[in-house]
Amino acid sequence: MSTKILMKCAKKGINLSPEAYDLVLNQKDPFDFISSVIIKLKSKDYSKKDLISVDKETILNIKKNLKTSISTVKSNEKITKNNLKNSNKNQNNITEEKSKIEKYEVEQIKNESEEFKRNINKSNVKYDFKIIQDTSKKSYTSGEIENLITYFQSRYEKLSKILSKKPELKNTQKIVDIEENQSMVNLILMVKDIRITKNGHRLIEFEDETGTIPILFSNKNEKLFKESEKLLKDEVVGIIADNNGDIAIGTEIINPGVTRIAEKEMDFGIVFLSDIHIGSLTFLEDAFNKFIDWINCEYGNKKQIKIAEDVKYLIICGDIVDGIGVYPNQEKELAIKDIKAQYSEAAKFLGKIRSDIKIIIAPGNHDASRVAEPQPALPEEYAEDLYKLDNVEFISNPGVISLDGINVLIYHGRSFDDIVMAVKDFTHEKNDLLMEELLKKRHLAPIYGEKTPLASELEDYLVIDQIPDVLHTGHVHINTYKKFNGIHLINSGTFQTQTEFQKINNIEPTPAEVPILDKGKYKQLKFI
Ligand code: D5M
Ligand code: FE
Ligand code: ZN
Repeated sequence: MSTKILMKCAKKGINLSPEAYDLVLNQKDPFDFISSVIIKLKSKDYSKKDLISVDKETILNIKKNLKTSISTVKSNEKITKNNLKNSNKNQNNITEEKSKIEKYEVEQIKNESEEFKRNINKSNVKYDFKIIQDTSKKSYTSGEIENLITYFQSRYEKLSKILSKKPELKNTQKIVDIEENQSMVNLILMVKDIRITKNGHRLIEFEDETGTIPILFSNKNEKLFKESEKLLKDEVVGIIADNNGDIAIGTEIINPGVTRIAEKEMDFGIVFLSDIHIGSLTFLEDAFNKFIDWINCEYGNKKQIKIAEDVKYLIICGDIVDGIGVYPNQEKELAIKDIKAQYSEAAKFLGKIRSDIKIIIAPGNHDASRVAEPQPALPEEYAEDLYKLDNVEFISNPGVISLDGINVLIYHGRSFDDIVMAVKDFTHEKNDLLMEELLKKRHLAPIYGEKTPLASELEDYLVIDQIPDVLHTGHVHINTYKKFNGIHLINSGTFQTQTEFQKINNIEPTPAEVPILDKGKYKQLKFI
């Protein structure tokens, strides 16, 4: 036991003083205790590069904190709810649904009960698992300019079809058909260019397949001007404009939007993960092991284990490993410097999960798939060991699956970075609002040619053709949940602490918080 503890500390760059070491050995479960100490230290004050000297005082302090966090699980429910309420005060859209979120810290109880066994007889479980959209095998692009034209035509046509069903857009016309003396125009357009005039109005150049038209959004019309702030380059919208003067003045912006969907019955649970970043030094291995113990019904209090028992599906929405050469100097932050070995390690973790849970994996920008979206499923040549697990399914990013009739749209979320850059009111933290916006625009990555590389396929697979029951995203490493028009919008956070890159960009992750849709109800469990 004692060498195991010292090895673990050494691996994480932690140096225990002799008194601190004695104190650790005196704990009930020294190994479990030191794991919690390491997580506390690594997730807070220190970067992974720091060598940390730990004395008796530090251990005593951490111990005190740990105690309070364990003994207050019950009241914690209240605290997290209050916190949520407070943080909601800053948000414009406070949804009632949000204040009802159940959040728990997973209680550190090992489940000794034999009632529920791992790897229960798999043949008893009936899965109704369908892949609705997987673009892995549909990539025809050769990178030619004609492809780009076809790609944008496809985007325009698909979104036009949705838009033209709206009552306001029943009688649209093409730019080329606008008469000189026509006082009002009603068009379906793609945003070509956005500028601010010297008087602070927004001047947008739009296009359709017949031509281009500049339309001004005056800052005197505050409400519409605010709406026009959210217009993104290359998105497709309906526009009604007043055409009386020298230039058309916008009077209405119409998004494709989503209609409210009816809630479906669900008698099972879906767990959502993303951005595990296995292979990174900042991957929270201990917390992830606790998660695996929980999902195997071996960790947590009774109520928490009941949630685990319900789980039938687990979706991983990209960045399962940290990858190699994703950003400059990444190798300094890697614990495993070989991509295949990273996937082997991932397979070791996922292989411990009860085999009666179906695991669905989509790639993210750190994975070994083509980076341009739509990203094909993880290639078997790199993720060989994952392909050996027979309860794992692979899908593209984006991808659509049906789990016993619940349709889940999976999208890693890289386009969030571009949208946050383009619109001043949008932030990574409130990415639930970004998901809502993507649904309104019915497109997962509207902006072409910024940080999100889009492959100019013959068809635009990033258009949201069908309204899903769940939109599952990741990438930003910050958990959010919102119910919008009956659709569950879930960002599943991360299992990685703050990286150097995120420190520079002021991104505070929310690691080791796992969302679950348990029989239709959103719950969140915390493993740190
Ligand atoms: O992304 C991890 C986090 O870093 C996530 O919050 C987005 C942010 N991020 C990543 N790339 C960029 C760029 N290029 N600009 C701004 N913010 C970014 P991950 O994909 O795990 O590295
Ligand atoms: Fe990530
Ligand atoms: Zn990512």
